Amino acid sequence: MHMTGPGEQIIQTSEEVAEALASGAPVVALETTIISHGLPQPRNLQVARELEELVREAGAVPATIAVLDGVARVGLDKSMLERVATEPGLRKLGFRDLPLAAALSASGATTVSATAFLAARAGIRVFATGGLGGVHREWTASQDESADLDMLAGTRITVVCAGVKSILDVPATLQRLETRGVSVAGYRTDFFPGFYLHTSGLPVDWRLESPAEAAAVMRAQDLLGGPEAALIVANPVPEDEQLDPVLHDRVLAEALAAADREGITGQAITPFLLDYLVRGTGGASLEANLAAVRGNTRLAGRIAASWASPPS
Ligand code: PSU
Ligand code: MN
Repeated sequence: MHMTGPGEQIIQTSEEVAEALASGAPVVALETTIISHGLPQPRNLQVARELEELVREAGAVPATIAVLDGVARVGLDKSMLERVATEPGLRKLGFRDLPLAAALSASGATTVSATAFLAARAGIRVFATGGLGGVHREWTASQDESADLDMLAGTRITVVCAGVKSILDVPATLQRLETRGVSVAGYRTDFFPGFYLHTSGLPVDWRLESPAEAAAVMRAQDLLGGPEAALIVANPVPEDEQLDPVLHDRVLAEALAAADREGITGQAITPFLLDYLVRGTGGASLEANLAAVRGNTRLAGRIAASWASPPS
């Protein structure tokens, strides 16, 4: 078995990303669990490439993150991105899995918790994803709360997302974010987005109108100091691209019942529910998910650009 030796870098930043960071150019981190476990093949590889392109169009450098053969990669080349999208049996790695994957030379896609950690370690401040993990329904019995929340409570990074996944207990998740000191703002909305849906129906206390305002919040975080915590910029999927709410509620109820019946738990539950929704909505949930991720990625690029060139 190959073990990562003391001379080897456990985290490798690509040349392009390292240069961008060194020169203060805008960089956006992208996670890979959505690619490997959240989207069907072969569409997932197209999406992975498209998201990187959207970051570039916004004037920033994409840093897609994954672990390959035990090395955490910040910035993937073409063949690495292909491995993430197509390799059978690729693991899903949360933060706690990183030391195990490194020591055992394993490969895996990174969730929000692992990606946020690796991005911040590399010096990246802005991160785009679809929907955050959070507190699951039935959490009083299962104790299933995504590690995403704890990581964001301790990591100074800005996450642009369409809220938290609607498969979750959204009010409980918002409460946990409040308790743990994570700043949350709606982007041009007074309501917390509902991932596939434009709104979760729950109000959000703060509203940001522009990338410059988001960057100003980030500067204020640094000036205030105190515990490291994230900023969540909650950016809703456009109303005309959302999943039909009636269809959403019906298929989600079926999905939750199926997960219960089949005894799906732990890391498998989120991919199971997302996949059930794609099939149960005839692909409509996939389109809404993609619309959300695209919007988040574009906005993250613009926030990173604003962050990189503060007003003089
Ligand atoms: N956003 C999406 N699809 C996804 C995810 C986010 O649109 O599949 C992934 C993220 O990587 C997130 C993970 O961290 O789902 C949450 O998994 P869990 O509930 O097991 O923590
Ligand atoms: Mn979980």
